Amino acid sequence: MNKQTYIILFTLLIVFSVSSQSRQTFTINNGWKFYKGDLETSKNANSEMLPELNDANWESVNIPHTWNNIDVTDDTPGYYRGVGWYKKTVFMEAEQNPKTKTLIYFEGVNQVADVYVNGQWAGQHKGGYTRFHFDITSFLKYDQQNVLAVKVDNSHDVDIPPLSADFTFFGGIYRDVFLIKLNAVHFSMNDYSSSGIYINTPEVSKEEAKVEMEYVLNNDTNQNKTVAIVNRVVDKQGETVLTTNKKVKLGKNQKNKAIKDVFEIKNPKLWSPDNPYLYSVISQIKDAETGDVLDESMEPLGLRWFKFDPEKGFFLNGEYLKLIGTNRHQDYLKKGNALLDEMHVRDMRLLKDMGGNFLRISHYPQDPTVLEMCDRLGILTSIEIPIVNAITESEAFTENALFMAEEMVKQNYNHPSLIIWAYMNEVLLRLPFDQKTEKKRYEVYAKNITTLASEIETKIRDLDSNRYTMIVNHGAISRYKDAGVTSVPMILGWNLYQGWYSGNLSSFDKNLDELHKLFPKQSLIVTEYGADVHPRLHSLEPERFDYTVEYGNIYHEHYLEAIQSRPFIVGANIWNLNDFYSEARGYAQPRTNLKGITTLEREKKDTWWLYKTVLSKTPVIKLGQNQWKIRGGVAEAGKNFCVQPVTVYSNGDLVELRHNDKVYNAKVINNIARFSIPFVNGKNRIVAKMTVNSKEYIDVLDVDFRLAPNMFSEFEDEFYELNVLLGTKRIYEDKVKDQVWIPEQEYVKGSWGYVGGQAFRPKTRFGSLPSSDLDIIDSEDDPIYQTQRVGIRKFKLDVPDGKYVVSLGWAELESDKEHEKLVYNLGNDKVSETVSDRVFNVVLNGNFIEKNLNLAEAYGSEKAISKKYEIVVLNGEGLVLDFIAVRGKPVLNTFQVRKIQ
Ligand code: GCB
Ligand code: CA
Repeated sequence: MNKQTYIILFTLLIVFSVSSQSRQTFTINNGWKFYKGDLETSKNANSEMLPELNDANWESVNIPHTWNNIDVTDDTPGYYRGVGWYKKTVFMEAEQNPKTKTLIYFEGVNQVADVYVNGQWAGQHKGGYTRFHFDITSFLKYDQQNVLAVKVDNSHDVDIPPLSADFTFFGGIYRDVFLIKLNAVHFSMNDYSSSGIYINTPEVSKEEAKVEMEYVLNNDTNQNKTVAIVNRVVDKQGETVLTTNKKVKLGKNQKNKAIKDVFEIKNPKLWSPDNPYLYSVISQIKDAETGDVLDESMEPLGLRWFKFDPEKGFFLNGEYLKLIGTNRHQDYLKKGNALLDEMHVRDMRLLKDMGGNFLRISHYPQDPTVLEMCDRLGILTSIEIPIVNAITESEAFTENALFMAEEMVKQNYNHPSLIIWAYMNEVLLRLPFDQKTEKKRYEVYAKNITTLASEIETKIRDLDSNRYTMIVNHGAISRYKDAGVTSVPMILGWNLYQGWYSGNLSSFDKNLDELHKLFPKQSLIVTEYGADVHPRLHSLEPERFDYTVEYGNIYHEHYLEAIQSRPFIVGANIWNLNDFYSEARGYAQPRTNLKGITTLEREKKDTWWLYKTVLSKTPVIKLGQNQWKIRGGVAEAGKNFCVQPVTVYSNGDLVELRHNDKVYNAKVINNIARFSIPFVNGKNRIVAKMTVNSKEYIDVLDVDFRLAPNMFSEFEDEFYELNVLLGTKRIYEDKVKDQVWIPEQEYVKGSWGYVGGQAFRPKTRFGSLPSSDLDIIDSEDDPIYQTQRVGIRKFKLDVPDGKYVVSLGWAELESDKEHEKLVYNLGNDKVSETVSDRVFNVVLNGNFIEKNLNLAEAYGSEKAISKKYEIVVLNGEGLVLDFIAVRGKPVLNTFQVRKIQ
């Protein structure tokens, strides 16, 4: 044997000897069978029944898995909420050490899980967002195949939070599943499936850090045992900083014995977002006689101290730090909530890369990877249990909520990035009764909420006195104050949407100042703010609820400035890091909440770049609307270009912009340089440049501009096509069909446009909305059908002679179908209108192309209809569409024309 082989053998020996003594943890994610539906099984099932289940028709799946990733996105309302079964066989080798324990450990199953091993029931866990395990040792058969089966139920349960929410309760085993093998003496996992090790750093300064450790031990043998707890703190380089050694006596079968240890670290390296320095604590249980390692664990240790001041803000290690970041939902395109660890890692990097130093882990504890990454990257966090919108006034609900709170605290205890425990989100939003008619009932309910809040608050503070607590409310401030909810937690979180759901942007500023006056002794965090943005929708005249990139930008520019200029706003979390699925939502992209600053696929929206520019300490230059590659607009009168705004995000002073060899300069104001650029038909190259410390930074964007004729006779390029949206100011970029839809205009001679009618604007209690909120059936491009011109008389184009294909698009937007009202809309829902009886004729250049068209009757409402008509235009007659009412008012949603010859 040569030297190398020796080394390999030697290393293998070490690996084996360690793993045979200490714990083993490994996933069993692959090779599961899944059945959507229930089986005739009860907890007392015939013990052999499950292994023999005929699973021939079961689907093969891997974990992470959810059964709702697709049905939540389809056109049919609702998604499957019920039972699903998972099953897997595992061969268990006989253990050399007969006392070895085997646990099955789940990182998250939504929402009730019953676990069976070889047909025997091992236990049940309630709640979809916390970790749990069962000791399955006594159910296993060695040197044989064993059948693991999990019944999962995501049905609505009045006693399990969350009851309702603006996100999807995806069912399934959607996070990793592990088997854990332990020696009989080990760090207990029986304390709410925590690691059995708790680290406190109650006093930290630049000179010294006091570290308090608590270990929870189990002795599952019938003998008294003496063990040594050996503790080693290592720094980032792996150098040992300190060791402790403690002898402990464990009684036979003693469970959850708590041992304490205290030590100091001199001149500690501090943890902060700029330098997230982590020590590690390696703790071992050793047999006092043999010295064998019985169990082993490694926990992160970050040394920092922090303070919230209601007036001055947040201080970390004695220094002021404005907390700015996002919320996050665990959704991804077509995957629902079933994400691999790498995808959680990616999201945390996305937040860090943006310059964020703060994450609200909303509205529920997430995969362990999230907090691990926050520790490593330096992102401060709050975490919460999912009591959202409402509570149930039952003992069982209270019990479950308290249980979840304890799981959350114990399972996430050692993360230095975590500074806030939270537990209620907008609980006075969705009252389970009518507040106006049931005043007395409301008083009782409000009191019960405050009682529950106090119970959870007490529990959390008992478990951890070194962090802060928080309750998150919506904008109806007095409700929470009057109910007494606001006096329970240490910090108040506010979800504010002025300028989106209600009011105008400046009422946000007023709200902040008012909140500070009302709660001078509590620190305030803007826990949510945001506006829905569909990255393909644009407008040169943006307005509230139009879903355009441009309105989202205006909203965030305003909010960011208001937040930054108020020190008493200690922190803010954008709603949301990413778009996420919400089944009841229609609007621009059905079933999706579009308030993410990235999409479901993590495509970065403008707002992500805005924050990156503002928050970065290094030079950033980025062209705004950088995902908008196919643009369009009408030529200026007598010109062959169309002037449109271009924004550049920059943290420099000046930006130079080069467009097709012309150069423009603009000052950077509030991190934005604004330009007006004459786009020409076809290719437009835009290069933005800034100089910082005599170094140049550039960003380049290629835009394919589709110039639409103003006067057909003056149009220099050959006329090819025109795609027009009616009843709107919105522009829609269709990347699949490689085309752009531009807004309507009124007809003038020589040009093109509509005659007569008005834009369809659904009425709400506060005014009207720029588009319908219906999910359009049979279309992937809902926004183009969600607006229309009502009462249109003509659509005319003075096109040159030739052969054309004209396409007309409709969707009947007056619908009598029942739709769930979104509570988040705060009354912004459209006021229900009577459905009019609508029948009309359409005449193209004198010929009837539609007679007695009744969209609702022929196709059903809310449905996308598109129809093409060929026509030859001769003798300069142009194209003339006449809409003639038979009953009610004619409508048109989209108009397209393409020249064939
Ligand atoms: C809120 C909720 C959040 C919603 C958000 C919205 O206040 O806390 O769950 O998703 O508003 O987008 O309406
Ligand atoms: Ca995981």
